[in-house]
Amino acid sequence: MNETIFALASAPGRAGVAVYRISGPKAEQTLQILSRSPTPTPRSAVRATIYDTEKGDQIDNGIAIWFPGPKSFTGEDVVELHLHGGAAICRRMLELLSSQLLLRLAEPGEFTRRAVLAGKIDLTAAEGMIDLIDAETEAQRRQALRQSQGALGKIYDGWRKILLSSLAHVEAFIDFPDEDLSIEEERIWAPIAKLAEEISEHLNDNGRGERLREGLRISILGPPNAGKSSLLNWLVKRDAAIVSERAGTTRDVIEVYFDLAGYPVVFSDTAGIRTEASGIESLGIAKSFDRARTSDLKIIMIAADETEAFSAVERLIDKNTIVVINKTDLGETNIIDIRKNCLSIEAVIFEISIVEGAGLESLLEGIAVAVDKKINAGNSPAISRARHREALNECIEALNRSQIEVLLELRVEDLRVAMRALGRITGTVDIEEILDSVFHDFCIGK
Ligand SMILES: Nc1nc2c(ncn2[C@@H]2O[C@H](COP(=O)(O)OP(=O)(O)OP(=O)(O)O)[C@@H](O)[C@H]2O)c(=O)[nH]1
Ligand SMILES: [Mg+2]
Repeated sequence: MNETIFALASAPGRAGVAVYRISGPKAEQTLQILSRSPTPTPRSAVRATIYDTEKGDQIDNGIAIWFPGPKSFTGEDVVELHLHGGAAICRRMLELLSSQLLLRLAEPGEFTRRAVLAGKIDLTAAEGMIDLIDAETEAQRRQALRQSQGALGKIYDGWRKILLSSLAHVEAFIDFPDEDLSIEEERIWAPIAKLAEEISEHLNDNGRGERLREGLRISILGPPNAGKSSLLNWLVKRDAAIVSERAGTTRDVIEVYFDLAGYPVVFSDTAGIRTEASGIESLGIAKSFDRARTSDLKIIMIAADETEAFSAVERLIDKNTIVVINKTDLGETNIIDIRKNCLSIEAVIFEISIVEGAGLESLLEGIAVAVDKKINAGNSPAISRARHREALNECIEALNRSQIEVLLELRVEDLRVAMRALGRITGTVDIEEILDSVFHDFCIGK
């Protein structure tokens, strides 16, 4: 039998309300002892006075909810106590639950782990719950909520069922060989080919789900003195980087995490790129190039009065680039040439003056549109973790092998490998082995 576990489920510290969770076979009895009352109606909030089981006086009064298993989060008997959120109450409650009532403090994520083991939710839904707690922007919250409600799990499980059905047909085919090979093709291999196509499409999503969890990387690049740091400060609405009229002010990459219209982004301000640099400056420039390579989106900026510096950064422009010409207040020089070059590479171009505040709002909108295009979750759930991507890659490799192999036994083995890979994502197989790594990220009480 499982041990009964308890934890403070709300954040520790001074608060209006603190929530304690108890799960396991001793949950009901614990509630009876603490409240000196019979078990309340299931799933209803009832007023409860909580007594000190050692000293006999009251600790606090609040609300108790009784969730008899299996209709509970963990599938076991669960009690939730909503008491006042004070340090003294919390200390005494935790002391009593462990030393007097002999329950065990839950490990991080243990409640959710029990929910998975009881088959209440699958692993992808559990991961969705971690993400929901960690979500900092609207788009992250939406993706996490969908995943916690099983949107991804449903897809992977549906695919597993297709594999399972093909495997069942193979067994039948081996036991009762049929002369008609077209039946084998239709029942076994045609669905597999279609499945392989569907999985490749799902994999081919430019990592938008992962980007949404981790933040889209946007770097601000350009020649020295173009106004890159000024733009960063304007975008994030604070003085994150030093701005000065001296060329070569920024030497290192400055990263700022930001919520851009509901999307998480990480802006990187970089050292100005020019060809004749040495020493520390050239080390900084090497980092700028590095950032240009690893960014999801690049903002390449030049100053209207120094357009000749454009040649140093021109080759960084591609379709993931927004070109910004700053300092239009100083008058144009040969902007037209730059415009022509950018058009040929499909890069979007904006003209702004940071000191005059001109063109900034439309630039911001342009960045938001580009970000939206890259990670808009749309309606189809996206792969949100490297763990899923690895398993899906393994699955697709096995499926592809199964289609070219000649020996039926080998083809069938490939299907089994593919099915196990899918099962690992939702936790249908090898579960204990991967549970630890998943629940590692959880907080205690969840
Ligand atoms: N006239 C004018 N000056 C600007 C504008 N934007 C920025 N500046 C000035 O240009 C100078 C350089 O700005 P920074 O933001 O430090 O430029 P940077 O690209 O980060 O420069 P490095 O870090 O040296 O590569 C500062 O003196 C800014 O005040 C603008 O729109 N018009
Ligand atoms: Mg700078």
